[in-house]
Amino acid sequence: MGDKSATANLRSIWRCRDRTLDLCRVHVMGILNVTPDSFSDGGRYLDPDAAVARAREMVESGAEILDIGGESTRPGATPATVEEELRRVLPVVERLAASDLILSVDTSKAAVAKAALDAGAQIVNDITALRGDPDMAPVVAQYGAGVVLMHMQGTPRTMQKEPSYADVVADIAAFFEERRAAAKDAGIADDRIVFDPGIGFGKTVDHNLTILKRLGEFEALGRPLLLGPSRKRFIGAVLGTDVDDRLEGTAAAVAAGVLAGAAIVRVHDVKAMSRVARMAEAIRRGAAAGSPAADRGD
Ligand code: HH2
Repeated sequence: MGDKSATANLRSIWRCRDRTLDLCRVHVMGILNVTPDSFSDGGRYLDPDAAVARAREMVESGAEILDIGGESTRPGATPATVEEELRRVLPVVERLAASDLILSVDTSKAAVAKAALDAGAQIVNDITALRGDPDMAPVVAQYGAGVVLMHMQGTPRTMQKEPSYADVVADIAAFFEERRAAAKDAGIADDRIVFDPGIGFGKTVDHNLTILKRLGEFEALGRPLLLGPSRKRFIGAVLGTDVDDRLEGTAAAVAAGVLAGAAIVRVHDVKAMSRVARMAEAIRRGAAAGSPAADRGD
């Protein structure tokens, strides 16, 4: 029993440069899109002052990691040049790095990742799982950064054109193992890696729902999972709601994800989803750790 939980603890450690995150506890990653065209919040935080204010608000609401992105990945989005992405992302990373926050940069470009790491970021969130830029894996290895390896079938331009799988969960698990081996070859240690099944990236509505239903199967990989269902189209497909009306659907997906073992949830609505995640986590544990009301029964 002691050995088993020691192993579980080790598997839940995520080393991100000089920081060590204990992912035995669920962490909320707040989304900060510094873009003109992101699918739900495009244009709102292009101004660095607005972005920094939003970052502070998310941290006060319970975000422990901030994911800063300068290029929309929504289907059909126009790609940003390196210069444009740097111009959007860097001022925000520089200003936030002065505080004690854990910063992730959502990019597939090695030059953007490197500049953000130089400015003080700890994590590279790469939706291509190190396949988009041959220089990305060496940069992550060199800095000892934490890395999110996300699954995507196709590219943002093509991914929603008839995605197909033999078995969506088994195919994604095989992809994770392949990318883990590639990361290892590049000198990236296993304890730097978190996997993400990539909700909405080359998946039909049913693929996304199946991933959520069977998320627990990824536990066999022995690395923490990140889940990004926030406000996505599959929720609109189930509930018939627009992008600005998907809070409850996101909550259901976050709760299901946490109950099935997700360690990090990437969300826009940080205050509400922090509560949902904490509640789901307490149910998962069957214990309200640290709550003064724990034994009162009220
Ligand atoms: N989803 C989006 C972007 N980056 N990264 C990870 N690891 N997982 C995700 O599910 C994920 C991601 C898309 O959401 P958003 O950032 O809100 O939109 P956009 O790409 O349009 O900026």
